[in-house]
Amino acid sequence: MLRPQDSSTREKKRLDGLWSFRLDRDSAGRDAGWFRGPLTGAREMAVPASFNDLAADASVRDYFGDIWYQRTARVPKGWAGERVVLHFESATHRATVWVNDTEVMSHEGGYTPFEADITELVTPGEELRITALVNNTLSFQSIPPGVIEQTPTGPAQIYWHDFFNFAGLHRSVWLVATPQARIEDLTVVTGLAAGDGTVDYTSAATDADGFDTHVVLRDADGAVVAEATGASGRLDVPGVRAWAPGAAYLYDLEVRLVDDSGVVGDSYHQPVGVRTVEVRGTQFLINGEPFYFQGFGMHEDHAVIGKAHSDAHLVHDFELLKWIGANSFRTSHYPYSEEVLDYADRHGIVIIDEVAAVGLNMGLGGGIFGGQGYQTFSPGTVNDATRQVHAQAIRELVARDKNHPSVVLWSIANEPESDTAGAEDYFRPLFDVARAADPTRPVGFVNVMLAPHGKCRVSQFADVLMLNRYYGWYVNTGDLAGAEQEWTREISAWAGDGKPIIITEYGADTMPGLHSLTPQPWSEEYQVDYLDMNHRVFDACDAVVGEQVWNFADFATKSGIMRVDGNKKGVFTRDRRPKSAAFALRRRWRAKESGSLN
Ligand code: BDP
Repeated sequence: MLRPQDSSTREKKRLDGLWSFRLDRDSAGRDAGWFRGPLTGAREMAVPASFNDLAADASVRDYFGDIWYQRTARVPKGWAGERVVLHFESATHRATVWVNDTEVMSHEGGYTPFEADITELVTPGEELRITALVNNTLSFQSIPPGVIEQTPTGPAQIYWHDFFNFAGLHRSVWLVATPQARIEDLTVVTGLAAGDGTVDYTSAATDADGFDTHVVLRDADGAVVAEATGASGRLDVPGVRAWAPGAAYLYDLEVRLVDDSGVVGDSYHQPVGVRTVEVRGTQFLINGEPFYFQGFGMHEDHAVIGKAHSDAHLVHDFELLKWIGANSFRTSHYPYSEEVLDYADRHGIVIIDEVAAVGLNMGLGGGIFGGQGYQTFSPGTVNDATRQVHAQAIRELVARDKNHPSVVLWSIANEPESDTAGAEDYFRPLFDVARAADPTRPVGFVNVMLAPHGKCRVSQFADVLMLNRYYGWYVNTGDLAGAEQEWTREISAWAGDGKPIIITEYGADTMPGLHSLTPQPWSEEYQVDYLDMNHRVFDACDAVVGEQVWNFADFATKSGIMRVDGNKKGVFTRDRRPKSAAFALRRRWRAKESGSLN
């Protein structure tokens, strides 16, 4: 699937705005055919937005189940003769969609796109009715997982991840026009050697008999630097300008379907950053140079809009990353909006791209986030069916993000149970799925503190070790000296594995404005001291190739005794004001050469 775009042969129309919206507490709408006409009893709802915080109503905020969205739109009259597609960038966590009375598609997974050809159902110049039945219930067979428990006051949604289950239509919905003879997919893989670059491309076309594929690579000034014909091939770029962290440079690859008389049937543009990624021993190399990740685990999370994409927040968050000297982040704990990845491509920020497989650890959840008594991997909990959903989520992430130069590493799960035979069996094939989908990038998963070196049975499959550690917070609380000793001991053991180590989480909850002369947890001073202690540990270990603080900003979680108005481990508050740690990190990161963004 290609991202919607405007080109000389394609057009797109954004369907954001106010949609009709109705919660369906009894799941009655499908049988009653709510898609067959205007939604009755509906309220208005913004798209894109998480629906949860828009109503001043707890029963809306905490709702799980069926959710109906509907709007009408007009197919541009100029689209006569075109193929018309309805494209959702995401629907969290699943959706079924109707156009007028006809069901056109269903999709599982809350953070990747899906689309349907609706040409036969619509007439250019006329209106269509789009109805989406979104569902945000988590089960043992969803990624991320959850379960419904019966309580004295009714069913409750339990889940094991530490962020609020925001849901709805978080990203744009599009009507798209493409030619019937069309480019359907495109993969680019780039290489660098002695100052010259290569761009290997593979394209797929549909209904394209009589068309040849022509590709043109242009530099940022629009000058043609290479051309080729054929559905796949290699473009040589002598004297290439590489894409590098902090120094983004993008070429434009145009793929065209051209018929015998030279008429262009379809044209698709793909930005291309020429760069290489390689793991060598304990080093992580970008363009053959050792790269040190400095940045954050983040969240798509803002007041009111929840997990919705917003360009204004995107620009501001990247400005803060630049201000603080970050060069990278992880899309913890799900695929982010494609706008975020495009922006990172253009601004030279490096991304660890994560699947929404978070909370596959009922032991951890039982201990910290509530919900006891489940075995993570078992026929009745996370099982083979879950693994198929997880595999599909990996494939869809790679399919969506494979051409982004900013993406250098796949994370196929965050903090799953990884110290059991069940975990080993569950994950082994998933690493194969990731490597089959993308043989060019390293693959890893994020290891939890409960599965330390010597106990973890999944890290053997990973190219890079990603560790989340909370010495000085969840353990050795308030005792930074003891934390430093234990952390140093554990990290040295991991270093012995001979793989690069990225510390993908370390952090301390901090109440902005709480100050303390002595190092008291929750104070701004403690967060600074905690980070300093961690940095001493990292700086003493050659195998550590990255530090990503948890978290960039405070974020919403479900309520509970562990959280005060959400998770407060942000270096910025939820409304993006700096805590003291922001200035401390800025001093450290900006002192490092690789810290500047363009
Ligand atoms: C880890 C998780 C992350 C949590 C964090 C925390 O990966 O999602 O928010 O710890 O406890 O367990 O703050």
